[in-house]
Amino acid sequence: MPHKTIELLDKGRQANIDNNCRKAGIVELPETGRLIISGDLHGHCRNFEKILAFANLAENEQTHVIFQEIIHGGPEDSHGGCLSFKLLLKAIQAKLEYPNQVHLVLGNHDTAFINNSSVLKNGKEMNVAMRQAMDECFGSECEQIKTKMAQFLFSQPLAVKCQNRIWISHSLPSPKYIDKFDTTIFSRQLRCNDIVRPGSAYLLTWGRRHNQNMLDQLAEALDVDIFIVGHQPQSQGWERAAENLFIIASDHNHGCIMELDLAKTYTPEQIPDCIITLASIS
Ligand SMILES: [Mn+2]
Repeated sequence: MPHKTIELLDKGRQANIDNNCRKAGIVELPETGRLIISGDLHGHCRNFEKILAFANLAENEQTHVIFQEIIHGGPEDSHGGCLSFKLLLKAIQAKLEYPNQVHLVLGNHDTAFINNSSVLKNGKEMNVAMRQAMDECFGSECEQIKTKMAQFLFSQPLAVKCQNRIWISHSLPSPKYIDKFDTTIFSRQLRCNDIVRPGSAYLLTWGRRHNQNMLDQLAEALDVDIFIVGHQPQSQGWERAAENLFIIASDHNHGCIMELDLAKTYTPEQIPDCIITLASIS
């Protein structure tokens, strides 16, 4: 199993780089097709399976699916270790099966894993919890697998941009750091210090409490109209957090996804009609 896991992570990293929609730091989707956007998963295997079933990628070649914040949460081993790395491996398998249709974007829990830094979820420190479960599972190969996993996570795109002026990323910078945010991270290779505070990929994935002024400024800089993000918990599965900002969550029983037509232009008022509850998918 360790050998296969190493191979999977290596192939996954290469698939991130070779994605035919990849343009430097982001994925630029074609002007037609169907897009399914999921929010944070945090180890929620059942919802992951539902999203893939709904997407039905085998029969829909023009369908794209975005996954984010896959690790940290969900099932635990008998010592309380976090088993969400197994869901990440499943998502990479889906990516390898449909390399140009499945897009995993960088989340802040990914940056915490890469940096081996602490990150709390519901009062529990998740970085150590998942590393312990990986030690248990992979034995003497665990350090190599952690390194390969970090390399995979680092190779993920930062965002997905659609021709219909919709932008998807795990989060957006907090207003108080917007002046320090360097939008050139999207048009060049990611560097190690980008994901460390106060690097711009760190600011992008960890930001909260966005305001309209900052969103309007960023929309102009990125040449988009509508932002769709995860990161901030949503007990009802989604929220319109500002005029042009929607937050979705896919990590619990009230979780949601969004289904968009890439050929169609949307006003923010039309976006709520694109919400699909995961409970409605069998
Ligand atoms: Mn997050």
